[in-house]
Amino acid sequence: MQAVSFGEIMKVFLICPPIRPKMKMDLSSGCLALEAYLRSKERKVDVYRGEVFDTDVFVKQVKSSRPDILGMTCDCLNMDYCFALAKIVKKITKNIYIVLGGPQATFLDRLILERIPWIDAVIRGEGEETLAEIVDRCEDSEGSVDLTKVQGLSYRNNQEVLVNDDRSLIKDLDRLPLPQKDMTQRYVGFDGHTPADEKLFFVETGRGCSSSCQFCNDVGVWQRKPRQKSVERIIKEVNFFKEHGKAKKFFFRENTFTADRSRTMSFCQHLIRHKVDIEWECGTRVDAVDKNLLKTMKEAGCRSINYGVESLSDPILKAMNKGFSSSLAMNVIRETHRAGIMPDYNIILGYPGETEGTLAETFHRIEELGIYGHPDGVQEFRLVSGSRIYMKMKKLGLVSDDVWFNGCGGVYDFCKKYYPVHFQNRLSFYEQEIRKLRHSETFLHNRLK
Ligand code: B12
Ligand code: SF4
Repeated sequence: MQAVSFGEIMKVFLICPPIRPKMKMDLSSGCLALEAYLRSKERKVDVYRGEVFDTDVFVKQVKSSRPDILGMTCDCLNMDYCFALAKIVKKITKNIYIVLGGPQATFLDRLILERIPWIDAVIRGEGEETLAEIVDRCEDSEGSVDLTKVQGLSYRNNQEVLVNDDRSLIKDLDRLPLPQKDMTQRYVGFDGHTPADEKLFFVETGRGCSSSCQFCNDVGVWQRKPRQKSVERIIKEVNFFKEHGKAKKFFFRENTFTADRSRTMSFCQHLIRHKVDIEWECGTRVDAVDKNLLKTMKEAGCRSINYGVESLSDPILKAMNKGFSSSLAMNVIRETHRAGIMPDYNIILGYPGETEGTLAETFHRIEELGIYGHPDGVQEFRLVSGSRIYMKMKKLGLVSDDVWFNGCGGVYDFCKKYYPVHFQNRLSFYEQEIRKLRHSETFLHNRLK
């Protein structure tokens, strides 16, 4: 590793770039977790500041922060823009080490390093310990840094790309540091319906998922090994944000918040017993809740649950390997509504195997659910690197890794090409119809109740 100044205090600059300039910045739990971790170790770290992303502002901030390491979160949509920003930064400051992390970089580490000369390294999987180790090694070094033993790292050494061993996951998430007080406002995010003046704090309560939905690449970063923070730790975080951020509303960010029923129960009972006055939301699977749990969650202040339903057609649910039926999904959505909690759900349209019949089925069931549920995230299917469906398609020769390097739209165009034009029109038609439905008076009325 040659780019940085060794033996001195290292500065890290972190950013999760949007897909293109002038877009609103998304709250990135990944960058926040890394920032909190490095700061707890008294490392110097800066993050991009601004609500909307602006390349000039970014360049100015990087110039004034003068980091030794620039770290970017890379996903399937922002990858190209990460490359573009890296190129700009390398032009203005040669003495900087540019590292990518996140789900997309984790899967495409070698290809990225072979093809994109301005990216110096990729940190695969969980980033905290690997990034901290690189910083430590640089600070302790007096010339060149030996990175061969840094687990979880892929990097370029002269012209050679080296892929080190994997790093094991942090065993106990309770050991992760709390954020520092001045970071609290960076945890405020948007869920699509909470008014901006009622600040919604996003708190990470666990990582990973044990399910194996075909379209998802959770396995990449989290290796299908779910780990949850304890009730005590979550309460500690809630109290931290209440005290330092005047927080009243929370979104608990975790793939399947209710995966462990007894943790959810004890968490709710704690909130009820101690009269902790907060409102909260979470995301989970429809097969990970039941009537009694929903009742207790409501009593404990839960006001909305986001379910990963994805389709209301059984053949498609089966193809996705979701592991539940459309009738279970519909019953749970209704049950959630009856419990007084607002059910939101995600829908993917055009998953491989989708026909006009399955599309119509999903649409009619959404209509049938009517006021009971809210199809919040409706999207046409998008291939994600590392997902099982992607691997299958690759094996069949239907797609190759080149698709990721053909511009941000590359993979989207690929998915579109997968279907004949008339079918693409049906997809857009249904997408729009669901969006209309979502904004219809009945739906909105239900949400406001
Ligand atoms: C919350 C979430 C969102 C939020 C916020 C995203 C954000 N910027 O944080 C929103 C709703 C905005 C979102 C949007 C999208 N998302 Co999303 N999202 C998630 C979700 C559920 C949780 C992410 C999270 O906060 N995890 C917790 C933190 C701690 O983990 P992390 O971000 O992965 O960070 C760790 C490591 O990855 C690594 N790391 C991350 N960044 C960096 C940077 C550096 C420098 C280093 C060293 C390490 C590092 O270290 C971190 C700490 O250990 C994940 C699934 C999951 N469980 O990961 C999907 C997921 C990340 N999203 C995914 C997708 C596909 C999308 C969208 C493309 C969806 C779409 N079709 O529009 C968009 C793209 C966003 C964009 N660029 O505009 C995919 C990504 C797949 C891929 N290969 O890119 C995932 C994995 C889900 C899936 N389907 O498989 N998403
Ligand atoms: S889609 Fe959700 S439930 Fe399915 S594997 Fe991914 S995170 Fe788990």
